Amino acid sequence: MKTIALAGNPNSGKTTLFNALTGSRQHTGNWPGVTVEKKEGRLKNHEDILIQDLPGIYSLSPYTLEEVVSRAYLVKEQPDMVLDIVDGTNIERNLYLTTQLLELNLPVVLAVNMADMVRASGNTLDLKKLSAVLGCPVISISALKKEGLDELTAELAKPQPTGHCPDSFEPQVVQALEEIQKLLADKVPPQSLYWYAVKAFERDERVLEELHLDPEQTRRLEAIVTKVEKEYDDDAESILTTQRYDYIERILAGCFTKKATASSLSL
Ligand code: GDP
Ligand code: K
Ligand code: MG
Repeated sequence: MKTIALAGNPNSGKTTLFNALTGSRQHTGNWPGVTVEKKEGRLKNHEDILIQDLPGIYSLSPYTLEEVVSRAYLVKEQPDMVLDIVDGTNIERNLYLTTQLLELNLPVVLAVNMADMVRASGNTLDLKKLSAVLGCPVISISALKKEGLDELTAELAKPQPTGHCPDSFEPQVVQALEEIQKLLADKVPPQSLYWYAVKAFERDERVLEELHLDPEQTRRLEAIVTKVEKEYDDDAESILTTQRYDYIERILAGCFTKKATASSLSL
């Protein structure tokens, strides 16, 4: 059985897509210990592929119950693939989660939803370029109008390579993350090492608790993080947030074109 985790922002069309991909063959329950709905279903025409719907989230921080549930599933259960659905009419904001999903080192397929509305807006997104930059398949779909779902299903059924970590961070941060990965190398599963390093850099409390660092390791981690914080005169979490958004802006500058408006044409 191959398991695909469906992840995306609230209102990106996750439920509509889940229903379209699985039809009526769904199982609904709750995530263990919490009253957050858990739904899973078989991919149509692919009995051997299970789609696991995750709670809608904006990031992989541990601040809401939904974020805790979704990231625990992604990191601990290690699904075979992540189907990331983004709202194509709000791509910049939605890619914030995508950059974090790519850090999990799992194969990712990106579905850019609301193709009908994107078309109507006159804006264009170069899917090939986006796919090349992110290193994962990018499929334009409309979950509501059932467009692009055959192509999406074909990508989900294929084996996909593990996504490459996005180039979100500036050299100082990249170097700090490399040092943290060395520090954590024998503490976490190798495929999740990069993700844990990012979370340790952010001083994510849940991750730090789980890592059980000894005092010397804690001191070394703090030294690595504090050095970068001094360089940027900012706290670690904000440094990563800012650099993720800068990265998304750079990506979109190369592949997103806003419809020319009357005022821009007259210039
Ligand atoms: P969720 O919160 O991510 O589960 O999102 P839903 O599936 O509930 O969808 C949110 C809203 O977007 C609903 O009103 C859907 O009908 C609508 N929606 C979903 N997919 C599409 C689409 O491809 N095109 C359009 N126009 N609306 C969509
Ligand atoms: K909703
Ligand atoms: Mg929903």
